[in-house]
Amino acid sequence: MKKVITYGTFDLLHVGHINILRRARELGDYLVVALSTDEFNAGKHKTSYHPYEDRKIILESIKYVDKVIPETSWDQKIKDVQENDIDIFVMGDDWKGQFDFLKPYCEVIYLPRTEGISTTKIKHDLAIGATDQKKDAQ
Ligand code: C2G
Repeated sequence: MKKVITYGTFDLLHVGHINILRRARELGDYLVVALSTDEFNAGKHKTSYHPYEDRKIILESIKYVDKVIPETSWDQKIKDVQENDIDIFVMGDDWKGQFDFLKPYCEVIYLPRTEGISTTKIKHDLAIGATDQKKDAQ
């Protein structure tokens, strides 16, 4: 069984997230997702809309995902790869090169990001829309 792992926040789930999860899963037979906790995100200066427990439930309902574990530190990846018998580590290519230290432990693959969508863009567009609606209402 070829096991794959990927990491992320996966907040406000969108097609870019689904594309990376699908492609990661298609590289093997089993996909582990290490999901950033709210506390870990605070360290990334990221605040997710959905709390960790909800993001975990959402990810576990996706057919490409076999197991969700918490990501609480930048330093857990080697241990995660070893403890989960991981063969392939996958991330979007916005992270290209950042995790090459894993190459002695597993294959490291950076996949092209899905263009035109991001959680940040969703939040921005919704905020602008709300602002426009408020202007129209005045
Ligand atoms: N992604 C993508 N295309 C997008 C948006 C995101 O392929 N349009 C990918 C990212 O490259 C990443 C994954 O989806 O591989 C999850 O993205 P985020 O939830 O934004 O995760 P991030 O904040 O990058 O956290 O230790 C690594 C970190 O936990 C990664």
